[in-house]
Amino acid sequence: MKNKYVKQAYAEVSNRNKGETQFLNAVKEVFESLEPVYDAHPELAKKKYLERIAEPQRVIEFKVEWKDDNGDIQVNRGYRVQQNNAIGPFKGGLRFNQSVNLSILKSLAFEQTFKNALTGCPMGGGKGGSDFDPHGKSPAEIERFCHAFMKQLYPYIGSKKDVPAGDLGVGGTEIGYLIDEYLKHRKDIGTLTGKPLDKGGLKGRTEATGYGLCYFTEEMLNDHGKSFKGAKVLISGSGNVSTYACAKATELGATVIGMSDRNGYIVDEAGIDYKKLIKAKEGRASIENYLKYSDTAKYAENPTDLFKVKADIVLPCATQNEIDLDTAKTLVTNGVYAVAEGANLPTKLDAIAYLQENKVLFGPAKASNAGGVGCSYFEMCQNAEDSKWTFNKTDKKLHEMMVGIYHNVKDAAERYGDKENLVMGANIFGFETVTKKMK
Ligand code: NDP
Ligand code: 2IT
Repeated sequence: MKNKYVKQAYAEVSNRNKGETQFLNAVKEVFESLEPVYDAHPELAKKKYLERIAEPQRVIEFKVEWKDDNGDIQVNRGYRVQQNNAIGPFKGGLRFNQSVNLSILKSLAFEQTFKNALTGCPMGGGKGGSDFDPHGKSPAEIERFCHAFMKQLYPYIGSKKDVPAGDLGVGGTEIGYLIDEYLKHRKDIGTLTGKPLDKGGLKGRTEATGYGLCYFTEEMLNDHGKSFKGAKVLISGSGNVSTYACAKATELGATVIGMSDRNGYIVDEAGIDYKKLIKAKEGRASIENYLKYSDTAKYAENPTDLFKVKADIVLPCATQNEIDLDTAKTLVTNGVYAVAEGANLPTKLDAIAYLQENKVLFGPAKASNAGGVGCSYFEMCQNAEDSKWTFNKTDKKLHEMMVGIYHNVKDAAERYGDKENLVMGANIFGFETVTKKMK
């Protein structure tokens, strides 16, 4: 960092959050991108936006006690990070995964603040979750855990205050249990999004993040004389985001040749069929199950090897830190010309820099996966109006939103002299939107 104020603000934030590597990396990326803004507008320094935006408004940490199928008591930890509500209620997903800790959730809540601003909808940033791991738990155990979790969280959330949704390990089923418990305490259906359709959910929210990622990527590709049509695509993960990214990329003319899960990956040069994938992954089964549905697919262990398969476009849609510098080098050697993030923080900072130096088109998560939370806002509107949106209405508005985000982000990057740097553009546009409303 070269700008005196930005450097000083980062030193203060790192001092206050010692050892929180994941969080500090997310902050560093954003602060570095904002240096051109502070070089051009040194008068902004006195408002101390950087120190203020990096500090969560509130962090709630709680104990979750629940009973497993043997009747034994289990203890987990729950969190909600309420990062920033300058432009609307805190908003962001809940993650259930054994990797969950405060540093990860703070990094995600910080990211979410900028992402939500990019959607153009009035939503602040937040994130939450638990170190509860749904893998290996029975459906009844997951249901009991969700109820116990919400019993602790409900006093702190509400449709005008803080609106959680799903994330890693939390899909429609879990959100269904969570809203059931919430409604026992408060009659406010708009408090959670990503709900099942029979519980106030929005048609199209399930598909939104993956579809939105492809709409954004297609716009980025078209802007550079390319498209999904005829391209070979790798998508990491095989959950909510990955599955619907596979569906839309295929619809746009691509062949999705590889996908993964926590334990391994599949390659099918004939193209992966998302409907068969959904069947194969039922009950959180291994992606190896896909072989039952295809004569041409092959399975191997070690999911990161997926990125060694030769392809044109890569969509990391599983989790954080999937693409490190070595992987980025492999992608460049293999001729990959576009990487767009469906997951949050899947690409390490040095890997992003390497891809950009090598002219790989790069769509940063804040912009490229914002369609999920964008449609969550549509669900909030649907609940507030007490109406039912059609799938086509949601999908059309999602497409418009993602095309709009691409151009806003690109324009912001161009204003500061680096038009291909969408990482910088997303951070600057998000920062401008949030700080306009910060008192
Ligand atoms: P899911 O839980 O539905 O799916 C996650 C998938 O990633 C699973 O297939 C899981 O494997 C796989 N996975 C986990 N760790 C690894 C790993 N190390 N290597 C390969 N695969 C792995 O989560 P979502 O699809 O909802 O979320 C995925 C990402 O997208 C997260 O980063 C999330 O924050 C982000 N995101 C989600 C949004 C949403 O609306 N849901 C919106 C925007 C971003 P397995 O099946 O074995 O568990
Ligand atoms: O990372 C994300 O944007 C999400 N998990 C979706 C959040 C939301 O509130 O819909």
